[in-house]
Amino acid sequence: MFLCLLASRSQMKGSIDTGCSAHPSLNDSLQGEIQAFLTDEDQLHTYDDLTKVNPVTPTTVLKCLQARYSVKVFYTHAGCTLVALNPFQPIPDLYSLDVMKEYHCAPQPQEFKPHIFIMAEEAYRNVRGQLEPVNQSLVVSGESGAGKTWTSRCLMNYYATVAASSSVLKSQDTVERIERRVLDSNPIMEAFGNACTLRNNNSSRFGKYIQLQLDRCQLLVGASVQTYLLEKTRVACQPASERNFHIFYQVLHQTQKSHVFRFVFKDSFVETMDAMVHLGIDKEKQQQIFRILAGILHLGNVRFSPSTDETQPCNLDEKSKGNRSAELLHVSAEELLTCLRVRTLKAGKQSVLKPCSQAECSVRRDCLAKVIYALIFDWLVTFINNSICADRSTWCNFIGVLDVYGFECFRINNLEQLCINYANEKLQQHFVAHYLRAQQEEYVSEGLEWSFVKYQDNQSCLDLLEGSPISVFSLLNEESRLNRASDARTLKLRLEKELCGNANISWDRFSTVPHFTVAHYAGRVSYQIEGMVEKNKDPVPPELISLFQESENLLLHQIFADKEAQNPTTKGLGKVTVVSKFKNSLESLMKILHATTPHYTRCIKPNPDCKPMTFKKEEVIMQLEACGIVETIHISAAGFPISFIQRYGLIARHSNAVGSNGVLSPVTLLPPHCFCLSDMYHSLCLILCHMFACLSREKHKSLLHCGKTKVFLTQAMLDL
Ligand code: AOV
Ligand code: MG
Repeated sequence: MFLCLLASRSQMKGSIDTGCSAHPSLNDSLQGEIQAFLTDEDQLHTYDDLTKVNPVTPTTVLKCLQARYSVKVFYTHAGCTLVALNPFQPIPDLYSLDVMKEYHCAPQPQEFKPHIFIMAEEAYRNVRGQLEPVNQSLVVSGESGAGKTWTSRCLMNYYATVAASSSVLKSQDTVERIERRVLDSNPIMEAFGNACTLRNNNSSRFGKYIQLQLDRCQLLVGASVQTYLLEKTRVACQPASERNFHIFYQVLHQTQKSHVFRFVFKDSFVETMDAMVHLGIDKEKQQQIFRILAGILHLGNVRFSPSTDETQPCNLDEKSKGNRSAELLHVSAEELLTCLRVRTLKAGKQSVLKPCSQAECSVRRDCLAKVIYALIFDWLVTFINNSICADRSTWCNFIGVLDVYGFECFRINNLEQLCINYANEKLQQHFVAHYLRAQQEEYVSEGLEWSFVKYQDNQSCLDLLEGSPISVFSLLNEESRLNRASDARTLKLRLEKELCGNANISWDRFSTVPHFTVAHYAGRVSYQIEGMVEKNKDPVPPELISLFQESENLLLHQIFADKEAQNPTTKGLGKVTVVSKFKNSLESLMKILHATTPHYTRCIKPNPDCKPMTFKKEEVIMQLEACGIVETIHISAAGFPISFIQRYGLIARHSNAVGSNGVLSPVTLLPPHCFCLSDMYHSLCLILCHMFACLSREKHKSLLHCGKTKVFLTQAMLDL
């Protein structure tokens, strides 16, 4: 079988058995070159590609990664993907300018030690394309705290350096303006969009896809950022032992001279403010923003108590009456406190005022805080884009870096975790479709003999979450669109009734709390239903929108200006829900990813406590299994990482060996004219001769295969 016959570069270099020795057709001569793996555990750390591990099992892969981690080697290839272990401590010189230069200037960076810069450089060189320029995407995945944001920053630093004018390579201080601004978008977005959670002290609470725009000369001329669903509920309440967004602590430190967190936050705030200045957010705008943030904090202290007379609004204590939020948010204090406590119902041309219950008042207060914060965040993203995005005529291609919130499983999970984990399912699906399915299907359609490597497909989980006509999202949306108070039990009964046929959903019969459990690719998560429908509706009281449209804070006035006040009589009807909006934005993202060449980095969190140099086997193995790393290695080890066209298309195109569709016929490979070609084709000739020489040698026959329309090479073939 093909799977047994094919050897990767590593196999040919004498490390291993193929892992398929049960297959009868294992080539004897190849086996002669193979040495048993795992005989010398002292050498395990030297395997820089997990395709060298044999047999490829979660345990052997784990051993190899552990051995490398213990000698402070954090990157390892896994065939077409890169595994990055989080050291949880700064590693001196791992990302220095010199290291960047080394990888960037190397003729074959892949021959250097595995590093995120290999991935970065490969994408950078790929942009030029062999047949035509191709946009690239670097997809960084992994669970919360695994190192995605860190990795994304490294990638951006790399491009801001190597794709900048040549002088930048000489000294890091001379980073040009646009590169500086692109990098400065990070501290701002992290200050406003990251927070300390139980899993990660700097956890991203939003998703981000940044496109680095390159001109014809491959210089970085700009960037654009797309963000995904900020977890705005955090503004109003945080799970136990977690915190609000970083920016609040930064501002607080500044305004209250708090001694708590003195050192930690002072520097961050200076960094945030500097970045704002670089991006063009002037001092006046900054002051407006900080006043609004202070206003949100004061708003959180407004407390309500029930009125003895139900026809009257809730009571406010003295402190709440004198609350400074209205002053900071530049609206009338009286109107604000009224809007928080009284609902205006419209019946035809008549308006009826209805006092809210104590609980409703609190919900309205929190809603207001959340909507103000989310609008500020959106405003910042738009501002950043205006500041860093290049004119469309000046750039040709982009390299996209995707950094979303990692898979989460807390004690209590709600709509936020459902959305976060759904996003991770989508990414996993993209990976499965791209590497595990498409690659194998191509071999089969090309008529190559291929023993299919089974992999875990997460389609059924996605069908459960987003499928039509019935799915968790469709039922949640239906409940959210009904004009009635949401009831967790109703949704639970509907989920049970309509989705009981799907093996990915289950319920703990003994639990008294309405919930459902989803078997995600990365593990099982129980979601609490209470509050889910309301969060999905995400209503904003129209009276409050109207009030803030009149705010004298110019920024508030501006950000609320476009927000249409909902008509309370059609409340909820036809309104786009949170999950619908999120689903649509992820679908657009997937379209972009499909139209680019993806490069996957799998970040692994070696221990749950974020401790430096601590490797917990159980933790790591779960992550390896969840992301299908073993299957990826199998396919990469047995398959053909290189199609002839991908690698040599540029040269082959000039020699007329390739049709306009990029297909290379086996016949055109016959090279009688090779030797009379000019120097330009010299390397092509060498390759062709080399290939045919190999083909003629029985023992190397397995290294090169002619499909129906394409020629495939193994890495080992090139190493011969
Ligand atoms: P995440 O992005 O994957 O989590 P981060 O990138 O924020 O995780 O990494 C968590 C922490 O690990 C960082 O704050 C660093 O302290 C440390 N870290 C990560 N990578 C490295 C590295 N290569 N070298 C040194 N320290 C590192 V989340 O945003 O929670 O999913 O939503
Ligand atoms: Mg992150």
